[in-house]
Amino acid sequence: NIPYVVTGKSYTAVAINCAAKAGEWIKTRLGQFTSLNIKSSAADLVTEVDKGAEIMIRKLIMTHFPHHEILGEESVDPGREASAQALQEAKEAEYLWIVDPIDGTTNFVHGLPFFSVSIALAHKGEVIVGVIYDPMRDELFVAEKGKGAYVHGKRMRAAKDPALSDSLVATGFPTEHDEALPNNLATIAALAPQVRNIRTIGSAALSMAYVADGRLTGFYEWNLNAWDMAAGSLLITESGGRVTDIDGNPYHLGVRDVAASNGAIHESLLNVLRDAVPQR
Ligand code: 2AM
Ligand code: CA
Ligand code: CA
Ligand code: CA
Repeated sequence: NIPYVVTGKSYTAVAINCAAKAGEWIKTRLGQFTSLNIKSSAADLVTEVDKGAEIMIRKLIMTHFPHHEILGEESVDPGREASAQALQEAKEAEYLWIVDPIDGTTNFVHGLPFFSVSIALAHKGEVIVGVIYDPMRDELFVAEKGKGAYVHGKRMRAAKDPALSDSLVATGFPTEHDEALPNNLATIAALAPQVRNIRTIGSAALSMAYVADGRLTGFYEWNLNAWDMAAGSLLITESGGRVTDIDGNPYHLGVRDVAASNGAIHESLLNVLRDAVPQR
């Protein structure tokens, strides 16, 4: 009895079915996983549920579209520059599926009910379908290029908040404690006095879905990978929001440092972020 499973084998239908099936299974494994492994550091976690969900999604995609390429987080060696690979694969592949089986693994491991399945399809490097599914709240966010973005079948619109002072902005902390990465504490210190408040949800994909639906005004995070953002980027642009790198260039699969917003606050947000982040 899986919600949202749709018939047909359009790209969007397959993306929805993958996310819904994987999400339902992930939910049953909350607090039940048996194997917790660390990847690059003690903060970088993976369970057999992440891996199992990715395999489930891969199988379903391959059944319908055997000639498409698939980039999934758990099939990339830890620490590898994932977006460089994503870009390369996107250039070579006509159709590339970009899969994050559990976005928010740390929350999943701790039993905090904020995580999501994120699935995007890129055609020649451009995201054309984006699906994010939150199994705990049974919320399905779907976008198709040029056709809008929907949650519960209802059209989403980014927040109307006109200024930073009206804005609720989310961010996230990288799992690597790497001196070379920009220090988000400095950015938060600069941003906090200017916005209504700051949140950290622990799932970049879910945070982006919330920007698309106007629950959050904006979101930024450093050093993310294509699978964290690809689906969310389309949700937001199809909801009238804006997604860029820190220099204001439109989102593409190689972006690592992302700023996303309702559009209205975007330039003000970028100005604060740029001032607070040293040149990389
Ligand atoms: P994950 O749960 O799929 O690993 C939390 O701030 C966000 O950062 C999550 O979306 C998380 O995705 C992602 N993330 C995980 N490991 C990361 C890393 N090493 N660097 C940057 N972001 C990471
Ligand atoms: Ca991970
Ligand atoms: Ca992720
Ligand atoms: Ca993940």
